Amino acid sequence: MSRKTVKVAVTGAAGQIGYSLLPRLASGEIFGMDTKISLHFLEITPALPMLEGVVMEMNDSAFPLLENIIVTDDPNIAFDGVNWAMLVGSKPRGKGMLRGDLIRENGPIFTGQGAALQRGASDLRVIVVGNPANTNALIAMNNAPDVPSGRFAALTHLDQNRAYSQIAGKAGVTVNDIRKITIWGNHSATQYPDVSHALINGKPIFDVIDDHEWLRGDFITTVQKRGAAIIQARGKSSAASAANAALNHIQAMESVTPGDNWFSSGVCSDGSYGIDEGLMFSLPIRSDGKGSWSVVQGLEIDAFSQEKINATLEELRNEKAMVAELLA
Ligand code: NAX
Repeated sequence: MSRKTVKVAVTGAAGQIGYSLLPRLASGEIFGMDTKISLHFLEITPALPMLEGVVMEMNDSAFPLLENIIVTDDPNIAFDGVNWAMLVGSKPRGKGMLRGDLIRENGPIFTGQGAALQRGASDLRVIVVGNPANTNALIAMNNAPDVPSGRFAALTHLDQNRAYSQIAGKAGVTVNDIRKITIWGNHSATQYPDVSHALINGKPIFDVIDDHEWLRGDFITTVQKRGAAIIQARGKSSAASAANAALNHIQAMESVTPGDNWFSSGVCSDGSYGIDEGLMFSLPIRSDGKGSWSVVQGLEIDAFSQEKINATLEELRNEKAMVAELLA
């Protein structure tokens, strides 16, 4: 897609993902070296002084394509006329906080932001990174009835990248040699990284990797628990890889999906594969590069996969029930 200037809103811009994301957005790497960029940063009021420091660094980088930066604590200003909204900001999970508490704490952020997103450009696209990403995206989508539901997505590209990297390491190939891995369901530990249809250099993965027990076991749990492993090692949650994945998502949505491959994203289910219509569920999709995507149809789902898909579906149904009153 070519535009003269692209306007991108980033919420939680003073946070650690923001710090990895913003320079790459402004560099031209994502929208092309012939597209200028206007950045709209949204933060909560107490974080605005810190965000000023980030803005100083962005200015000091003298990015040739960066037209302007708008800093605000008002979602209506942040989302005014934007082509892309990256919803990164949300409250982190505190000590002893259950996932249910996190869902109830963060949900209201996305009702207000959803309503404000209706001010976006006619081609507005939204990627929700802030956790619980699928359910936050569901809330935002339901509170922006004028924006087509296909414009909303929850980030599972990080899970996809993690799966590609694990398989590349095991098979001794590069990620470029692999195709057709799917992430099904929730961006959580119930997600199902599915290699049933994956190919390595055109050959079925089960013919290339002999360790089928690993493919059906440790591979899956490693991807599911990777976020926790990063926190354990780094003392902080993933930021550079999360920012990278969010940018990969934009690139994937802005271009035609190559060959017969696909990528995964939490999108509004159309009922394919028996997933409840309207649920934000990670599915294998293909983009036409013009703003539309479609779910890859006809993939065979064996009993092993179906059980895993059912588990993550059940979790997302429960999350949806918890925020029922926020779905306008
Ligand atoms: P940080 O705590 O470093 O930054 C979050 C920022 O959001 C803070 O600056 C905070 O002031 C701001 N914020 C909070 N409420 C806001 C609101 N209502 N409007 C605007 N800004 C608001 O977290 P960071 O490490 O950057 O992570 C951000 C989110 O991404 C978290 O929810 C995190 O759990 C989630 N993640 C999602 C991933 C994914 O693949 N979907 C992976 C990485 C990450 O864990």
